[in-house]
Amino acid sequence: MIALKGAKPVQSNLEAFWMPFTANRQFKAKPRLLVAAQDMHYTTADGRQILDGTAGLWCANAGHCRPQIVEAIHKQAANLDFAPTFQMGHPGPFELAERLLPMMPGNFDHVFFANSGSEAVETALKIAIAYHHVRGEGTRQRLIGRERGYHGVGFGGISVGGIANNRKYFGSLLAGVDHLPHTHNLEHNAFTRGQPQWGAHLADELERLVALHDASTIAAVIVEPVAGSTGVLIPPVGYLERLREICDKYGILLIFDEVITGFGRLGASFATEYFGVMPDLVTVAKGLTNAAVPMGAVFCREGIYDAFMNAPEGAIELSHGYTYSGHPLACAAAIATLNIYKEEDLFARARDLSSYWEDGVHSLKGLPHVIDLRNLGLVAGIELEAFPGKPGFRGAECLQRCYDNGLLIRTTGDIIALSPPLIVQKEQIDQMFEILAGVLRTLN
Ligand code: PXG
Ligand code: PLP
Repeated sequence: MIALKGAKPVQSNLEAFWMPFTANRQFKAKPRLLVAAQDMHYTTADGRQILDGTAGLWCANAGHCRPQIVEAIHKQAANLDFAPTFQMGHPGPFELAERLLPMMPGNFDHVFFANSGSEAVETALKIAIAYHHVRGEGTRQRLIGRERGYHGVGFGGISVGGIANNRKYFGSLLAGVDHLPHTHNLEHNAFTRGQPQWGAHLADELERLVALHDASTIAAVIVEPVAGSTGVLIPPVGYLERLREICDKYGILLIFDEVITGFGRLGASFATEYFGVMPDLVTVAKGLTNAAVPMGAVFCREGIYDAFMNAPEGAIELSHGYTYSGHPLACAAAIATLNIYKEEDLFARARDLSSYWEDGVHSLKGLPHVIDLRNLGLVAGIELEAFPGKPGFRGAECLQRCYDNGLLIRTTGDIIALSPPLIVQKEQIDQMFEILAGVLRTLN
């Protein structure tokens, strides 16, 4: 039995659910159950309020259970619960795509819908390879990702991704993938506010990969503009620009994976706008629906869709799609979400708060175990020194103690990531860093 709203004991047996990306045995021995949410807070099964420092999993950008979104989903479910988008249509995804395009700077003209960031990534990688194919450059099949990159958990995503644990159990992965080096370097960049100055030259490694594989074999480069899951890696000044230049020079498509950076996280609509660098494909998910219904999407710049439209009359131009591409409930949630972002000017709000946020993040300097602090927009990475011989232990301890003290944080190994809903108040920012500072002082 799960409580609908407010605290209620959860009686179900916790065994049957194989939890994703979780230490199952540890969790089930000491569960942390959230049973309700509103705006900036979760309610736990034992009736405590938890300040949400992570917008769920970087996704509830407008805060939780917003009545406008709840109502839109409710109405849609009652009117048209589902309609196919294979050879049929319904108004939702057409309207949503039209709403989305003007939010993305540059010349994007089509949107493909999926149901998660992972599916958006698989879709973008497939579109990139097929794009070259339909243009008569079928030798361009190679994909370039980056060390420490996270692009979801599909076979394409883990192949271009650069996190060893997400790859090593799963066999030979996609063929024809190579990786750029990541840009994280504490020696040069520790405690930088905003973008680090050092590291743009690491983009030149793409020249080396082109020399090795030849441009005629490379379809696309995919990167997160700001790497999130791997522990908040901020791109060095000039780095993304340089990647764009090299991709242009060799006819390689550039894909920005904006599953985290999209929808205001950096204080702009997308990282594409924030950095002023225009990729060819952009993947989004999470904040698209404020996480209320799963949805992902791929933005395509002008010319990509058109390249497919030379297929014979009546032929399916792209043999790809999901049963739930453009699902009515997801579209309704997304449109209501976009309305809130606009009405409350939440992306500008994030931008205006970002220097206050930055000061909060860097107020942790000098506390025990803190070896780096980094920030951009409403994102923070707080890197702790690993407990000797026990990597990840300090991070896990920190998560538990913050939770015990009323704050939800996210950890990856010994790096803490914070990304609050964009509706966060200054007092709540203060509260987050107070709780965190208190926990850091007591940590082993
Ligand atoms: N690309 C990027 C850049 C992501 O951050 C995905 C793709 C996959 O999205 P889905 O919806 O399939 O999970 C992501 C997801 C974390 C964390 O703690 C991050 C993600 C997911 C879960 C946890 O950092 N990012
Ligand atoms: N597996 C089977 C047996 C299916 O029939 C389908 C879709 O029809 C899928 C997987 C793919 O499901 P989805 O379209 O929801 O990704």
